[in-house]
Amino acid sequence: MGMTLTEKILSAHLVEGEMVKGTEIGIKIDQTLTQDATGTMAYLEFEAMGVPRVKTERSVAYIDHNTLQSGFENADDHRFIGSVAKKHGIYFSRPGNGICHQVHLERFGIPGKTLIGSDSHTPTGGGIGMIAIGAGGMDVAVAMGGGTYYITCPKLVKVNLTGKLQPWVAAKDVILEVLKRLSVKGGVGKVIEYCGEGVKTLSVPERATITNMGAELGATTSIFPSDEVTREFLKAQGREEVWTELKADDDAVYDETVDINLSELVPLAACPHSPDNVKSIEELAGQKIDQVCIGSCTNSSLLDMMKVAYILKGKTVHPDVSLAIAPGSKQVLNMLANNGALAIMIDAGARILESACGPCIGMGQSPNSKGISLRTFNRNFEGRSGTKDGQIYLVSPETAAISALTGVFTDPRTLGAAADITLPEKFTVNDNMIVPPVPAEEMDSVEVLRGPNIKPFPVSEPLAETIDAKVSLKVGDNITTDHIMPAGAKILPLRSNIPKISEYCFAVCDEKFHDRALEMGKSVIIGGSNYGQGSSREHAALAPLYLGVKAVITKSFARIHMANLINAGIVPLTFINEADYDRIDQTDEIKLENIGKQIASGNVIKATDVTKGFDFELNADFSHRQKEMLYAGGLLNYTKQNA
Ligand code: MIC
Ligand code: SF4
Repeated sequence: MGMTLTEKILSAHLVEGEMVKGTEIGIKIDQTLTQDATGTMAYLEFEAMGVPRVKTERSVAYIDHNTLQSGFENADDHRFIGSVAKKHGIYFSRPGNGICHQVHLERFGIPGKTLIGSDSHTPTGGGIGMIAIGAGGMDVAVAMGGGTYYITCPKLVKVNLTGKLQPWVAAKDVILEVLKRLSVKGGVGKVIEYCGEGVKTLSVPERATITNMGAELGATTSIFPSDEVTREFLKAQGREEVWTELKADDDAVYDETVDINLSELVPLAACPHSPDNVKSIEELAGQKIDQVCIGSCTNSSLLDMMKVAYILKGKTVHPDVSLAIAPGSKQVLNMLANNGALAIMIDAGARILESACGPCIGMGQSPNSKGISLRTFNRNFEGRSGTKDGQIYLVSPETAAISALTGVFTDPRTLGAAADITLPEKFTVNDNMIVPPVPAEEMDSVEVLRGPNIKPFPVSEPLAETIDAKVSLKVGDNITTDHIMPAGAKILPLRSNIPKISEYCFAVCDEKFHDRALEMGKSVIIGGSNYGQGSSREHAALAPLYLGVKAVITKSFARIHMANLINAGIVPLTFINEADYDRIDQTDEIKLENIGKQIASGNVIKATDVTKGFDFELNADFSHRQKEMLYAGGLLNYTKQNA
């Protein structure tokens, strides 16, 4: 039987387990990346492990999230990461060099390699045929130290692409179509492989837009084959030698198939407040808008920016619209500056932002109250923009640019014939903002610079015999990590200060949660389905840990967040009978007797709602390794115990 591309790469990296779907497998990681908002914790954890130099083929630390320096905190964190990187063998991409996923694709990604990154959009690397997975900072720290990375051996979805995109229909519309069909939960436990005749019509940046936003499907990752198009891209980056051809066998077997005829797609938008709430631009056409933001790791490539410049050329942004553009990397910005496209954007009235995440993570450019903002980004969760009642729509750069001119939702197909924009034969390569580490023999000469913002991470305790605690919070379905641990310009600088950042934990849902949880001392959270979707931020587990949360009981979990909870030593459990969710109220007392023994002896454990006086059953389907981690009180304790 033939193999899928995912199976080929995973089995070539398999170090533990067997390729049996649904079981835990351990894989060797070739490359890691971190960004600054998750990186400080990841490097503190790496230091705590006591491994002197990274053992990966390539590890890169990027600064791209917390670039608004309105106090000493972010600048201190950048210095910390820069110095840790230099010492321990990690390349350091300085602030201004660009968004981690864009830069990694340009400068470091290699087809067929494995990459984990402490950012959920790491699957961008799937655009050049990598198995690239988003993970919590602790998992990245372990991988840097040469440790195995564990995932559930995924189911495989084949997205069979046929046809060719019509003029002004974009890669963004492809992934929005997939989201519309599969939903934000549709990819959980799965890898999405793109195959078929249509693949070769898509450039690498277009493929990367699609794999990037596979994160919004909840998928483990997404991947395209590595073909001639990939080779041309890598050649234009001066890296042709890392190219290899990679594809699925013709007789590979998939668990699901989704057929998409590219020729039939139309411009789409994900409407507030979920990436799968998709409508066609035709349906929205004519509605007034307030803001347009172009950029983010989904849509900030040179190709995207050139299309935007083409649309803006000689025009002026609508008087009622604020247009902000953030090219994804220094390479992109530099090339736009040299070929005149930047001048076109400035001339049209665009507000040019630095090459960083910026508005995508609420670092500035929050829209006006109730403002309608069209963004080329990947997430439109409530409040994420920094404006509580902001109405965020996710669209292609083409739709964004034309709408910025007209002031209303506008179908880019009204532009008529396609623009003749292709990728250059050679990108401008200048890696002068990437600082290499010192050689191993010089590492002692590097001092790690720690600012006062950096506080140790919370200590977790070995699993208690019995968890007897009140429900400090009950929430509904699709709770995102932006609900659990919000980001934004005010809160992000506290990413290396868990006690302080915990004050904002769940503030979007319930401002009193922090105080209530502290008052209860220890507590349990009750959630609906797809709990913890979105970011890889382990702060969404570390803040609850600090606030005394011992267990989270839900209808289902998102992959990275569940791993982060176990890494933090918080027990994630799911209802066997979902109706039990309705019977439990906030402040009920929940008892999980002999929890360690129960977890050890089977996959189903008994719980009691002491307040209401009924028993209910919970699913505790953990691998042996996960159980050991939970007994030890998290990954760090477990690693120390096994050292
Ligand atoms: C995001 O898009 O939500 C982030 C900010 O990039 C996060 C990481 C973080 O919270 O630091 C992610 O996607 O993992
Ligand atoms: Fe940055 Fe936004 Fe991409 Fe997250 S989704 S890495 S915040 S650009």
